[in-house]
Amino acid sequence: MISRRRFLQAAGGIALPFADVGWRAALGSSPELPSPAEVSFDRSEPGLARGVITAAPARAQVDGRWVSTLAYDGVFPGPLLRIREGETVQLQLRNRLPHKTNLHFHGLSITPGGRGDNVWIEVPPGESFDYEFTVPKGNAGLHWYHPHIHGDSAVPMFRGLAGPILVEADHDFEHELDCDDRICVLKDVGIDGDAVAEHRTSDWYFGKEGNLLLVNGVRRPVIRATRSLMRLRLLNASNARYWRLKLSTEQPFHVIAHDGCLLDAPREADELILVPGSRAEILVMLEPGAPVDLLYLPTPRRGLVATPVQPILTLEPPPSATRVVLPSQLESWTRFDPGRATVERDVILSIYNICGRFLSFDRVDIEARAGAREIWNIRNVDVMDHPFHLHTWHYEVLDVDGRAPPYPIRHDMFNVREGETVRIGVHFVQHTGRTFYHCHFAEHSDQGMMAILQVA
Ligand SMILES: [Cu+2]
Repeated sequence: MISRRRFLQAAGGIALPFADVGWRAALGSSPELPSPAEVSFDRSEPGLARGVITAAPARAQVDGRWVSTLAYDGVFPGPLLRIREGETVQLQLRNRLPHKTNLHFHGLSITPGGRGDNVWIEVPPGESFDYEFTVPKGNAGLHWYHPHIHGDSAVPMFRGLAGPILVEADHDFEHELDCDDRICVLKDVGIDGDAVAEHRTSDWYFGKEGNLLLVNGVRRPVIRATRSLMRLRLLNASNARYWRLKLSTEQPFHVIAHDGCLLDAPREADELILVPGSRAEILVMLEPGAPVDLLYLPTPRRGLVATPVQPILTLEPPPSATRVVLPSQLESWTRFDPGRATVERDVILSIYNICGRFLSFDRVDIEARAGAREIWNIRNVDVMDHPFHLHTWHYEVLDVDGRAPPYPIRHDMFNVREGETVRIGVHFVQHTGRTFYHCHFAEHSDQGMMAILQVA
């Protein structure tokens, strides 16, 4: 087995900025991973969850410092919305910001109209809006929320308006899993004086990154495990940072879900890249006496100075081993059948535009028939990667430049590398209405790299 330092150099090609001994010794003072704050829901009526969330300027704790920023309920990142499948949610958004805002429920397959995931809603300063939607079966998983005001989302999101959503359900495999279960919101931030750093001109091109890599708002926390199996539910709530993750011990882990969708079975992996807006769930096995770090590795992106390899989270094993049973099956879901697709389209990504056009609210870019199966060729003709997001419907990734993914995979976020074509299959089931597809660099979507889909 090679040493950790040699491994890191091989993996990232970058020397560690600290000595192994130094960061291991410093662990004693590392903070425990805080669990996210939660919106408290009133569930006195069966099937109904009623809650309130407030967006406002705040002095919030970021990496242990009090920082002037924007926050939901005064916390960075925003509080968890814990919802049950099948439930109707009534969520009042109170806008105490000096500008209009709204909520996008990223990853939830709920109605894109009415009081649901309707990004046409705008809540003026000082006013409130009552969201109300039912979360159909099939939505269980980790999702998130953030503002979706065209032209004014990137700055509020970078400052802290972003939080996790966990939709809970009883899956058979969860009864077999004897594990710790933690939500980790990965969000980078820059701090300038006592405030969150402002956007510079170049950030609008490359996407805004911050030099502090935080998990649930703190740097390099520790989880003191009570079981040998750890389930990490990871959300990349960054504006533009790609989080490429690996374990320090070189051991593989098991991926069980992407973007809130379970895989058919746990799939072994050495490495995972979470693009902005994406989620993944992994299972990590811990051996007594052998702490494991979750390492951040840089993803080379044009024009950006690579952030060095660094541990972002330490998993301290339990004092004695507990039973580990990996489920053999997770969820059997219906694969997209390209033979039944009735429409095939090209969606061309270039800088700040899709198919050569900036977003216009006066135009529908794609009209699809309710119930139709469509194949979209997402072609990136630009000189940088763009993470592609479709609201409301998850899609299956069929191939990337003709290469099938390593296992059947559903997403609502997928990285389209420069020059690449990603072929996806979408089945427009369950919902109708108007919504968006766009690049999820918040800086790019703000500048018009969004388009409108209407399903009727
Ligand atoms: Cu983009």
